[in-house]
Amino acid sequence: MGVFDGKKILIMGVASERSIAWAIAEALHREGAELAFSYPNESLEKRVRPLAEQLGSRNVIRCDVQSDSDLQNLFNCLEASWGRVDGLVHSIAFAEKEDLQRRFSETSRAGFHTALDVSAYSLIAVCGKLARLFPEDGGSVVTLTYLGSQRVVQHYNVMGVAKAALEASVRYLAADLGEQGIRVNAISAGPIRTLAASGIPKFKEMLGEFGDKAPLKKPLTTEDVANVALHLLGPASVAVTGETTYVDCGFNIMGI
Ligand code: NAD
Ligand code: 0WE
Repeated sequence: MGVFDGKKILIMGVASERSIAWAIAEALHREGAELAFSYPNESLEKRVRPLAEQLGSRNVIRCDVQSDSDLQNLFNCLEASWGRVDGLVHSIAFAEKEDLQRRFSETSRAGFHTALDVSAYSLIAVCGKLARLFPEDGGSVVTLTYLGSQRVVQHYNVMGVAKAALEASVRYLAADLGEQGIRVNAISAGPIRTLAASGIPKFKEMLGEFGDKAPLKKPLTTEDVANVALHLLGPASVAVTGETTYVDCGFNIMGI
């Protein structure tokens, strides 16, 4: 008997076993959920299919969130296979590498557009498309954000602006979809070494500073994030919507 027995949940944003979305998928599977996965392109399909199969899922759908036809395809596939969706995990972000390296004031129009399109607009687009598939008694959406939306984090740059837009979108979506019983929340995770964090210059130094400053001295893991995602996706949080919950060992509360 699991808390998610019979629940159908779409996971967007698995790229490897290190992905935050993967830890959430594993935890949901343990609690009895039936899962579908999306991937943006063929090279990631090769990674995602075998992972999905580990959790008993053959429901693996192509969806580059920058493509309207892929978004329509996502809806069509889920309507055909499940006819219903109870939950959505949105764990997607992208900015051009140069925009995370050069000065913020040198962000290009195209780079700004890409970061906001993939990392913020995609949540609105997916929620809009899938809203009709959520049941009468509602459903739950969880997205992932980062403190760089609220404070200046060196080099996070245009991603910080995109995450600010994402967090505001969580509130507007929560207000809009509340009448359908759909809840929308964000988890603001502390830094974790995943593919999205690899290649970030001085990430190791950042983790060191994080460890020194955070009140809790445990190393932050994707499982820690997954446990809070389960709470936000499940019945224990039926009266919570539009919130951003920090899962960062308390780092965000600290001044000097
Ligand atoms: P990850 O690289 O495993 O996941 C990022 C995912 O984004 C990948 O699966 C990738 O396929 C997907 N993606 C990128 N462009 C896409 C597109 N056009 N269409 C569809 N999918 C696309 O890294 P992660 O750390 O697990 O990141 C997941 C989320 O967590 C992101 O939103 C990230 O901003 C957020 N986050 C990460 C950290 C961290 O330190 N790792 C901290 C806070 C928040
Ligand atoms: O949201 C993120 C990372 C998002 C990300 C990462 C990449 C790397 C590869 C978006 N786009 C790209 N584009 C690429 O080409 N995090 C919260 C992790 C992260 O990234 C940082 C951080 C932290 C923390 C970048 C600079 C400073 C801190």
